[in-house]
Amino acid sequence: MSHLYKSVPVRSSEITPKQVYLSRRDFMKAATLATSAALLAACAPSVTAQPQDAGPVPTSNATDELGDMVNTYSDITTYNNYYEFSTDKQSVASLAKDFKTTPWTVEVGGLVNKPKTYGVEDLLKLFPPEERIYRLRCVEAWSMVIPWEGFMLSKLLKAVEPTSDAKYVRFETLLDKKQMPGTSSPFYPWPYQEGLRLDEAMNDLTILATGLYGEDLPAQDGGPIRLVVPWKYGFKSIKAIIKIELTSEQPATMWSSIAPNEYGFYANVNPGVDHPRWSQVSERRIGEISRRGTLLFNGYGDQVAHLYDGMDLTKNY
Ligand SMILES: Nc1nc2c(c(=O)[nH]1)N[C@H]1C(S)=C(S)[C@@H](COP(=O)(O)O)O[C@H]1N2
Ligand SMILES: [Mo]
Repeated sequence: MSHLYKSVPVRSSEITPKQVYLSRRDFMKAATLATSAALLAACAPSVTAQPQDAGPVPTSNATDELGDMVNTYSDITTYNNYYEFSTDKQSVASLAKDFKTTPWTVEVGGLVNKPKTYGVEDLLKLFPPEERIYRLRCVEAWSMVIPWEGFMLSKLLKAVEPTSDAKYVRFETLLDKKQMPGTSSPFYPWPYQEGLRLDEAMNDLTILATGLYGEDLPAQDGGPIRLVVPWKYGFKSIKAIIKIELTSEQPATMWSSIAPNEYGFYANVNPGVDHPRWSQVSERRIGEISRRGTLLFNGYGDQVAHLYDGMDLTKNY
């Protein structure tokens, strides 16, 4: 997909391009069924030794617009906040390994003229994804640079035609207790839900992401489809979306219902407003040793500061 990404093998046995590798896996299945010694001999023995989904690991030398390198594929896919699976970031990937991302539909409704339920494959056809390299700043004060693929949420919202009463957009994550072990915890008011003001949702920076590093969005990163709002703390960027609803009232959000004094509706990245339990002045970029200063609006002020003209960002945090 993206010319910026090369598949560089980490092991010599992974040199095979992904398509060839996958067809070889299919071939292996066929070969096993056929139980033909000749066929099996024709397969490279190394293939049989590979773990199920060991494909080439994508790498990239791309940077964000500030010149910072994108994080590695491994950083982005093994250090995840996704409470439906686990509160332990490093356990999410393995717990989400078999999460079923197809078929998948997103219901778009509420205060719109043309409500519609879209299959993800329809969305990809209607709104071909483009690459967006964004910083992600978690409210816990770590950050990454992530090469997403996605499309502007505004395109989808325009297609359903919000009515003049629509002022907010509400998002909801799938709640499937069978697939998501973390959702048996009664502490959290599942399903995960989030919200944006309509003008925030319509901003050009706001995307629905469907890919990462030129590949399908992995389950642990919110696949098959998640929101990315790069100037807000990471918890606004809700994963595995099944429902988008236009509303007249500000929607409830998971984190602001759990701890309204700690997590506001706006949640704009702001080094000038501390979390009640820690400072937001600096952050730990995953992969770096020393901390770096946190930027107002996560460095996207030119594109979004105008949305908050006249608002006191220390009160509306
Ligand atoms: N449904 C859902 N979406 C979620 C979360 C979650 O627990 N559940 N965690 C959020 C938080 S706190 C962050 S920092 C980002 C992390 O995204 P990543 O794991 O792809 O880096 O996802 C956000 N979206
Ligand atoms: Mo986060």
